[in-house]
Amino acid sequence: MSAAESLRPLTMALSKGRIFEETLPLLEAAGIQVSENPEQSRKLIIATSNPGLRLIIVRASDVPTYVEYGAADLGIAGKDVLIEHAAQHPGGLYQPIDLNIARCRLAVAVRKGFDYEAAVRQGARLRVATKYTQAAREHFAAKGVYVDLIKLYGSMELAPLVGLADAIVDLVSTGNTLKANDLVAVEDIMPISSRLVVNRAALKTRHAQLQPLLDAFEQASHANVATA
Ligand code: PRT
Ligand code: MG
Repeated sequence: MSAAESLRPLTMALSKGRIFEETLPLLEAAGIQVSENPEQSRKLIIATSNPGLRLIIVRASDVPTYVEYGAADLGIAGKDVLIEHAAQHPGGLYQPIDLNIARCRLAVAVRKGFDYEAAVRQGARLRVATKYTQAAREHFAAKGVYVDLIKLYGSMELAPLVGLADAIVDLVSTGNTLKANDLVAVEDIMPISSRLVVNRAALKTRHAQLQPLLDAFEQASHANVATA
């Protein structure tokens, strides 16, 4: 490693919103304060109290891309995002730690009154709208249910209400969004939480800088399990 390389701060990719907010306490547990709030400052590169670490703010689904290409050395992304990314880039990222933050579940939901069990039993082809096509494909294949997957980028809850789909596969946290749209969860697919991901080359070339941070995150994530 060159001297310049070892002086460059580590870059960590995060998304605004719940992941940023739930990462702050983990950084604080590692003795790191963040210089500003991206919601207010609109800055995309944020310094921290540790000169060896800076943050970049990207879309949640772009975090794996920044880390895989080495534009960020590490990042934090939901398991939902990582499954979809891995379908295109298998094995591209090292995922050492489940941080147990931004927790929710991936579930199948339908309109209230739609008989999901009967539709599945009858072997009718279900139309399923989702942003999570890889996770949905694997889930229904394992059940032996034929589905037509319709890719959406947001507001999945609308699809069954306007006849675009029979069911959706979406993340559910409180369940309030489903309820507000007269939908019900009929099947849980998997629990979701956010994970630390690390660039594979950085893991070797910047090991001395990364390891203390990984250790601190590991410790703090145990505290999260304890309070979950
Ligand atoms: O918002 P944007 O399009 O930029 O991207 P994003 O939605 O992927 O980002 P963000 O910040 O909303 O979510 C980041 C990560 O948080 C996701 O990848 C998940 O791993 C995790 N997470 C945890 C959630 C939720 N809980 C969650 N409830 N992500 C999204 N939701 C949405 C869900 O899709 C649904 O529309 O919230 C709605 C349901 O919430 P409840 O509480 O009404 O059930
Ligand atoms: Mg969102």
